[in-house]
Amino acid sequence: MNELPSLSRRAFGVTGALALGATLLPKTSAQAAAVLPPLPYGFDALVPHIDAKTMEIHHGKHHAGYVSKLNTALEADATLAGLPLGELQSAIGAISDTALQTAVRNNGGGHWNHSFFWESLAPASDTGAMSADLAAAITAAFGDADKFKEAFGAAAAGRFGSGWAWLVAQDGKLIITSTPNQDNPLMNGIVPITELGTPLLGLDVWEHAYYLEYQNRRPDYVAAWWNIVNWNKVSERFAAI
Ligand code: MN3
Repeated sequence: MNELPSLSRRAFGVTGALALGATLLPKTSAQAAAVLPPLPYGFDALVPHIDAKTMEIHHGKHHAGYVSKLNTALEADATLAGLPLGELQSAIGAISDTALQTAVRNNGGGHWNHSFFWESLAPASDTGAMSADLAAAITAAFGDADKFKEAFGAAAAGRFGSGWAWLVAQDGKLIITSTPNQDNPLMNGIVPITELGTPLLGLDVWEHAYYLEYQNRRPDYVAAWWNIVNWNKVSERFAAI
């Protein structure tokens, strides 16, 4: 029995007082566990650009799995568990326990990234268009909308293995980045400082996002994906910076 507190401290990577306090906190004092958000449209809403089976598995298995594993990981740390999901992203770099950090990075990142991704998409008939302000910022940063799409597509195609491509607002300008695995531009201390910022648009280039329909043809998936980018939402995010 005497071993338990020290095991907890080692496993959780937090101070003894915090670890002990965390284990004694009643469950009602903790924030609600992470929850899988419903898709804002049906599984078949993005056809023919993303097929219904891919959406069903991607949301119901992959995203749900990140949520479940995140909740398991956060049982070890009530302070982290109390953070809103967005704030958790920027706190990941400071987690001292490497196993906990990896679990929260992969699964907390996965949860944030996919929640963001679903909202970044809309049925092709309902995507709206870039706001005038967003279009002007994209032209200023990349030359024009076509050159932006070309550069973004190159970032998506060039991400070796699994990861994401991002349009990011950073210090009053727009940049394109890509991250491995489930990292994202909010992860201070994880992502290079030159790639940190506020994500406006993210593209999942893990094979699970496109393999059923596109197999190894990631560029075809990216080309089709532009038809379902929710420009109303991206413009809204840009206006909120
Ligand atoms: Mn995914």
